[in-house]
Amino acid sequence: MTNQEKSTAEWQALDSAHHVHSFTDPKAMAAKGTIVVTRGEGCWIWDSEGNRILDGMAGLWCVNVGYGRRELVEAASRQMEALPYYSNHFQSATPQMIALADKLAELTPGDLDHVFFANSGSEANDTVVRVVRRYWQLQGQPAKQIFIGRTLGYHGSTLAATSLGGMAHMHAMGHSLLPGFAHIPHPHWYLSGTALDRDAFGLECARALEAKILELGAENVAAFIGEPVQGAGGVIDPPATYWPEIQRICRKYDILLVADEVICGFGRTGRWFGSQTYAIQPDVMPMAKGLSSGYLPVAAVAVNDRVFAAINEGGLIAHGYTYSGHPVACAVALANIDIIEREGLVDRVREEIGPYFRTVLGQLADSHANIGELRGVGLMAALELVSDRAIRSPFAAEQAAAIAVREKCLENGLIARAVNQAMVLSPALTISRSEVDQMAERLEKSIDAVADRLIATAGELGTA
Ligand code: PXG
Repeated sequence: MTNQEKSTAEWQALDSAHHVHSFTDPKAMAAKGTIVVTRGEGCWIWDSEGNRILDGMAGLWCVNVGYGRRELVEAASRQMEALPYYSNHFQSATPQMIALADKLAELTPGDLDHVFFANSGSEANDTVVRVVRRYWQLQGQPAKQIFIGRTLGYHGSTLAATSLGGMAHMHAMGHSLLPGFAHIPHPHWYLSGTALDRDAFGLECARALEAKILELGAENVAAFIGEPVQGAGGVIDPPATYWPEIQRICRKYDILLVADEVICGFGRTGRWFGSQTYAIQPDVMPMAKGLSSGYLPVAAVAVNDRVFAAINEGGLIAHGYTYSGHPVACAVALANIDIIEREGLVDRVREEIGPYFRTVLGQLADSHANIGELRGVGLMAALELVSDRAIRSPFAAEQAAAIAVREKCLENGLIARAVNQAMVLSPALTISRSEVDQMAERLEKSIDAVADRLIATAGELGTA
C-alpha cells in the first residue's frame, strides 16, 4: 500500500501517535482527528475524504497567487536540476539570490535597498533583532537594545520573535518573554470601548509609544516593531492617524521603525506593501509568506541605506542560516513575483476584488444581528461576532463562539480563521467574484447555525 492509499482514519491514527501539531490543543483535536489536506487548485483545497473546500485563508495568509501554479513548479524543477543548493556564506552567492535581492530593492519603498535572507517570518524577525542591535552598537550607542512591540502583535515563534510579539499565551509557554522587550496596547478601536472617535483613539494609541519611550529612556530603546495591519491578532487595522504619529515619534527619539510585512506584503492590502497603504517609511522591513506564495519557505529583511551603511563598515556579519537565499526558494519567489506583476494582482486587490470583497462582507455585517463590526483592508477582513450589536456585547468566552463557527464553516466547505471572537478571512489575491459570494454565503450559513444555539445557551447561563 502506498502512502497515498492510506485511509483518513489511518492517517489520523499515525498523526496522533507521532506528529506534534503547531498551534493546536492535542486533546481537543484527538476527539475528531486532523483534517488531512491532499491537493489544491486556485482557491480550493481537497481533503483525504475528497471534500472540496474553499480556502478563505490562502493557507496561512500566504498562498497569494493561489494553488496549482505550473510556472512555480517549473521554476523549482529547473533550479533543482541546475543547482539545488548553494549558500551565501563566506563570499559566495547564486544568481537567484542576487536577482531576488535586486527585485526586492526595486519593489520596497524608499531606500530599503539591502536584503538579508531567511527561511521564515520568525527567522526574519530574529534577524531584525540582531541586526538592529548591531546597528546601535556600531553607532556607539550599545545601550539601545529594547524593542517595543504591541499587545496582540504577532512576529513569529522563535524566542526573539515571541518576545517581539504581544501574545500573552505565547509568553506564558516556557518562560518565553526575554528581557529587553516591551509592549504598548494595540489600536483596536471597536473593542476598546473608548468614547473617542477613531482618529482621536489612533493618536492616543500612538502616543502610548512616546510614553513608553520616556519611561524606558530613549537611550535604551532600539526600535518599534509593528505589522501595518495586525493579522494574527485579528485584523486590527489602525485608524488613519496612527501610523503618521508613530513615525513622528520614532523620528523624534531616534528609534528605528520596523514594519513587519510578513502578512501585509505582496499585495494583501492593495499595494505591494502595507507600508505603502499606510504611508509608513520603515527603516527595516521583514517579509515572508506572499514572497513565494508559500510554495517554498523563504523570507527576507530589507534594511535602508542608513542601517546598511553602518553594518557595511562594521566588519564580519556574524549571522546567517544554512538556507539563507536558498536558490530553489529564490527562483520560486522570483517566478511568483513575476506572476503578481504580469497578472496585475496588486492593482486588482486595490481597485477591483478588494472593494468587492468588502462590499459583500459589508452587506453580511449590516444585515446580521450577530456581527458587530467588519474591519480590514484589501483582501484581509475580520467580522466581530457579538451577541448584541447594539451594546457590542461579546458572546460569553466559555462558549468559544468563533471556534464553533470555524468548525461549522469547515462542515460547510469553507476554511476561515477564528481569532478571539472574530472570524478572519484572507483569501488568495486571485479569488473570483463568485468565489467571494460563495465564501460569504458559507460563512453566513455557519454563523446562523451556531448563533441560534449560542444565544440559547447564553440565556441559560444568564450572560448577555
Ligand atoms: N510576522 C507576522 C506578521 C506573521 O503573521 C510571522 C511573522 C512569522 O512567520 P513564520 O513564517 O515564522 O510563521 C507571522 C506568521 C495565525 C497565524 O494565527 C499567523 C502566522 C503564523 C501562524 C499562525 O493567523 N503568521
